[in-house]
Amino acid sequence: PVVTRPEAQAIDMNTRSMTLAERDIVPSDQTFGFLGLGMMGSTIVKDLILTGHKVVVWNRTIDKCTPFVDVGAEVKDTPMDVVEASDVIFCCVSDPKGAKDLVFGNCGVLQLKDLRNKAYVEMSTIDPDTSLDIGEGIKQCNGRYLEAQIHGSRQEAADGMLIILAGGDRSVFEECHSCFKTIAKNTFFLGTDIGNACKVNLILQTIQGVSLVGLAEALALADRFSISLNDIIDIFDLTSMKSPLLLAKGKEMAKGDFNPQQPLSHMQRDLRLVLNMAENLDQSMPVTSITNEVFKHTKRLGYSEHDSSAVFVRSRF
Ligand code: NA7
Repeated sequence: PVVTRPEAQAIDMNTRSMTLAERDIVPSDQTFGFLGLGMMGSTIVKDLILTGHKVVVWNRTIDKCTPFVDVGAEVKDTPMDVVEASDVIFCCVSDPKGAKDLVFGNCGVLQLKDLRNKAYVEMSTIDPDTSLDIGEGIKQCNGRYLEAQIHGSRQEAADGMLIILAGGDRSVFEECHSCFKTIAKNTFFLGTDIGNACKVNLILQTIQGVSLVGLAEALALADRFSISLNDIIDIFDLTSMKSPLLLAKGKEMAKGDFNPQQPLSHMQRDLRLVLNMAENLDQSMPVTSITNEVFKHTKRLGYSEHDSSAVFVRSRF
């Protein structure tokens, strides 16, 4: 199976959603660094620029930075250079390993040694231990740290409808106010303890993952009986079980349209992080374990970069 991902291209600045326009955002006059221009990162940066924020960017595949130059962002060669040029630095990459590489690696954030007057905000989905390690590294260099986990799909990011779950340094949280207001419908500060926001995000992902596998199996059974999936979804819509997510995913499964709103590889990564957390607590999570196996198998079938609703394909075998 092939999933087409858009190449770096000119940024359409006319896609700002009404919800964003209505938010009456007064941009902070600080300079914001941004590491990671994947699907989420590029959408967020576009909106930050639209709402008048000064942004400096870096991405591992440097080509993805080019379109942002035309719309006013400054591009730097390394993460370290971005930190040097910014007051607050956001990071939004695939996984805990990538997030750690950018902080501790060659040309990474900590190469700067002195992070006085700098704030680092981790938006990549990570586990609490990784967040603690990153926070410790930043603090040892006199920087301030906030974990700001983003909950929502790529479409919700495009609509400025994410939910931000933040924890750590309260002053950084306040300084990010105009950025968070730009990209999110709700923003929560979950306390100064680092790791809490990561835990809440992963708990929400557990509910999502388990629900999707249940939905996929039920629809696969309907398919075996040759019952119309659209009929099932229409009836489901009238029940108290319905939710916007399950309705949307059910429709995608019925259509076989797995355009990645939330890539399957990200869902499986999250379940793996959840199970590691549970392991450390001796917390039994049998249903989540099986859910993880189901997503892992679907990855092996070649659906890693498709939407997590592609789990339906495996259920139909
Ligand atoms: P994408 O579109 O898959 O983009 C992933 C980004 O992460 C992309 O910019 C990658 O750079 C970057 N990346 C991945 N690994 C590394 C390492 N090791 N070093 C540097 N950069 C890296 O994901 P999304 O934008 O949808 O999601 C990003 C996060 O937001 C994720 O944690 C979600 O859960 C929330 P590349 O362009 O491949 O060079």
